[in-house]
Amino acid sequence: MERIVASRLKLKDRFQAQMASSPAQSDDRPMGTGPSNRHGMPKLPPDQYEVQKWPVLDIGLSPIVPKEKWKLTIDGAVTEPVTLDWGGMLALPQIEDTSDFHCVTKWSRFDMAWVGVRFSDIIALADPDETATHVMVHGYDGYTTNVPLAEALKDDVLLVHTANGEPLTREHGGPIRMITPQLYAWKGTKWIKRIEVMTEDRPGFWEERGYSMSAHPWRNDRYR
Ligand SMILES: Nc1nc2c(c(=O)[nH]1)N[C@H]1C(S)=C(S)[C@@H](COP(=O)(O)O)O[C@H]1N2
Ligand SMILES: [Mo]
Repeated sequence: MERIVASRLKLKDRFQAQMASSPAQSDDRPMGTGPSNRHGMPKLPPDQYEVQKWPVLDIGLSPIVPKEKWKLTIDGAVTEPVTLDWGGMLALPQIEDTSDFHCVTKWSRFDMAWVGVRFSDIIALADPDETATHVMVHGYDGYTTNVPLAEALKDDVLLVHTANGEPLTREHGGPIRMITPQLYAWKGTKWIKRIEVMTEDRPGFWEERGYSMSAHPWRNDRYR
């Protein structure tokens, strides 16, 4: 437990400056330093429109992963590769947070209520190497997406099992998916299977097909 706390502090320390100067904030001033969410203001990133219902968007394989069979492995540039199951996930601190969901196809849904575990708590279990910079997040459908640690370590990046008071449905990535409220939603892998810790950046599924490596909605940062 102490090792995990130490690992998390070390990581946050290393990425603090980058995290604070990130443009992935709801503040549209250069390199925004505003609050991470809108605080009730009806504010959309550039060229987005608001939807009331939650669309489903994925590469179409929608794998069936019963929660009894779900497992998540954290490996790559780490001291201690770990595999978590459903029980292991529920044993970690459970966080409730409300955040927005911005899809690069231009719809945004405000105020999604999530319950899950912080990415920063999960990654700390594996104790990433000093040289770690990015993660590749793999899904049970073979999907991948790359996320910089400076983004993934933010407090609102969660691995969620509950959305708006209901268990996360299979179509939205149940039993567990990742969410990245300050990045476009394709950076949040549904049916999450593996977090591969990397020492350099590498494109995932959509990034190989021309989408942005960084994906900041407040910078209209859609393509490479
Ligand atoms: N495993 C997996 N995760 C994925 C995808 C996918 O195809 N497979 N699509 C991404 C894209 S492009 C978006 S916009 C969001 C959509 O999430 P939703 O279907 O819950 O709205 O999931 C992201 N995560
Ligand atoms: Mo998307």
